[in-house]
Amino acid sequence: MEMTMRWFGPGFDPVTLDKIRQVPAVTGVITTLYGVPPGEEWKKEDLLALKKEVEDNGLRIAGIESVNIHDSIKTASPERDKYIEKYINTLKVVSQAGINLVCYNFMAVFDWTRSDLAKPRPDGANVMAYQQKFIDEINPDTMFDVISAKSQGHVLPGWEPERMAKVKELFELYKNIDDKTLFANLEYFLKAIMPTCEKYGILMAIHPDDPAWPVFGLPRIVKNKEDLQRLVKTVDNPHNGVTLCTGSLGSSPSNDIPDIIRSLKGRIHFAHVRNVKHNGPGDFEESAHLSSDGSLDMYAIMKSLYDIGFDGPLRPDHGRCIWGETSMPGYGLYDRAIGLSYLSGIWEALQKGGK
Ligand code: CS2
Ligand code: MN
Repeated sequence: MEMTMRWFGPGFDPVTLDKIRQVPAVTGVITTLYGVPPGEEWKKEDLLALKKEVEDNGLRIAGIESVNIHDSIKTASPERDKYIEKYINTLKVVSQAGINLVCYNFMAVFDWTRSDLAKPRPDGANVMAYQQKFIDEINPDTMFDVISAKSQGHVLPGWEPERMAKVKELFELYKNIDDKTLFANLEYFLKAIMPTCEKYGILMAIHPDDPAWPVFGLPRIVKNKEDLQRLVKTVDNPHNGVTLCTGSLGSSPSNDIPDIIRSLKGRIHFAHVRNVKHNGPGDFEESAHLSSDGSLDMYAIMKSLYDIGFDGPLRPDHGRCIWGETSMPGYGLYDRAIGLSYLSGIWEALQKGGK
């Protein structure tokens, strides 16, 4: 396992590489060409410049999160093969930069969804939170305004203003897409890119849907063990793998994360580890990584990753906003560094077997 942190790149992330480097155990960052819209081919020189910046700071790029998927691929529009071709060209650029891990998601319209980006907790920290009853009351067309008003001026991944300006058109695009069709489109995409992934040694790692149930009546296909099993079996190639995000899957109390991890042995290429606190049906908030601060058993999660021999990059996922830090919601330095050290401690204990 390699300890990493997400870094959004120059001009986007207020957390700098020299600070990330000082977090004990971290050797790599997970990053992306954040300004490039989905569907646009990546330029080799841009990725090499990013790589150089990371390496000049004593770190390496351990994986890309994300190379986002164009809506024509998700909706099987007449242009999808053209966009798959572009995706394949981007994968080649990624491999030419010496990177072999690509995280992506196959969510319709919205990437992760929250009803609150800064819910105060009793100790003065604030966290991202979700309440279904709030989401049920808002018009999805205004969801972007709701989220951006709370983003402290940051561009949030998956919530880029250019994309959200077209939110009505996006809903129109997905109008006739149900779970079955969305899954068929994912299968088509994966089968088309697998030869390239094999040739260049690229591991694809799908990120689960967040939250782990349908929102705004949109199709949802990566929510639980059954969905994940169907995905790895339908395209039964080790290059078709998973980003095991404990917070996304863990938003639903019915997901048994250690069991899901064990069922995906050999297919988890990347891990996002964080805790969530369940407040009631359809109601959760993010918490500190520590087991006792939320509803997930972080020891059991790390132990199952350890037991299946997980050896890919792992990063602490969203943290709380603490100590007055101003950052992208969920991506402050302080609480992620605390969480990462805790996860490193669990891992060391597992490696030493309690001796
Ligand atoms: C999420 C997603 O894990 C996360 O932080 O906020 O934005 C995730 O990066 C994407 O869904 C992966 O494609
Ligand atoms: Mn995640």
